Amino acid sequence: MQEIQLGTSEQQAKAGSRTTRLSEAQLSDALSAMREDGIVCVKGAVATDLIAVLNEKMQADLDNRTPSRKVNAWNSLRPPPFHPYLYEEIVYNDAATAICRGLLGARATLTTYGANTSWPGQSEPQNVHRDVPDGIITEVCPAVVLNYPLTQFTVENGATLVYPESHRTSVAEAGGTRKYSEAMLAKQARARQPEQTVGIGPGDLIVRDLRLWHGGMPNVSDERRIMLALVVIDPDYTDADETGFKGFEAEQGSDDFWRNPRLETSVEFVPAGDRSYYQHGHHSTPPTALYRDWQMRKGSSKT
Ligand SMILES: O=C(O)CCC(=O)C(=O)O
Repeated sequence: MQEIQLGTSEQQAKAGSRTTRLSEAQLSDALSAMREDGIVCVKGAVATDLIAVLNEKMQADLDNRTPSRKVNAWNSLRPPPFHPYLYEEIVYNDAATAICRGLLGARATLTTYGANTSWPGQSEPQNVHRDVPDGIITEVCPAVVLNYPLTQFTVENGATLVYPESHRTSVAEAGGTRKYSEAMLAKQARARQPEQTVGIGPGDLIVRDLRLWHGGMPNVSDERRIMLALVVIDPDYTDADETGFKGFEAEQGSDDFWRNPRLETSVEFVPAGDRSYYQHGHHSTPPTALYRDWQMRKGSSKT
């Protein structure tokens, strides 16, 4: 996985400020990596103190409420979509938004604000999968996920296994399931060796093409390892690989935050109330305009 360094902490301290923008050359490298490998890591993209605040809050949420892990053992609760936990530096991160717009176009739209957790005691690896299950392979990227690790990723806590270049491999053989045969996995590994996202940590950003094969690994540590997962789509993409991630809930009162010239957002605002609306493991599917349009095109409507 190609890593792009935004500036070491020593360099930043010397300059008296943090560098948050990719240079033109770095952006070009990041976009090439996305096209060729389907994944890129930007080191030092976010101030670590913000990540620490979110980790503390999200770990506390998980202490209070455990999401069902029946369907997906890597389920997490969503990050709190209300102030004071909303950070422009994360949601509208300079490096992330530049890469998204370069790859997906000026209408790149944030459609999930979620997370995954690798849980201690998880002894089996996750089925290797894509986040868009099936469909054709084209040169055009339909969507990406922005992963922000909240803690250091290690072999012990189950750093994600990724298959660089697999975003260009058809999985039609798997028939829309997460069951890739040993033969499929071996063939892909021969084309390009899979690797674990070990060595990334708080402050880093991974951008991954939603078609890239990946899976969580066993967690033999005693810690919950959380990563934020923000899906950004090209809303005009309607080929077979179109994603069903079409929007998420955020709290009334945070409306201004979700309007930003760098990235469109697909948000349904909900009253604050008991705030249980965000403490779910599964992806939300509120009836946003993008969701309704998708349902209409599929010829069915949300019940
Ligand atoms: O957290 C991880 O390592 C991967 C989780 C994942 O890919 C998923 O739940 O779909």
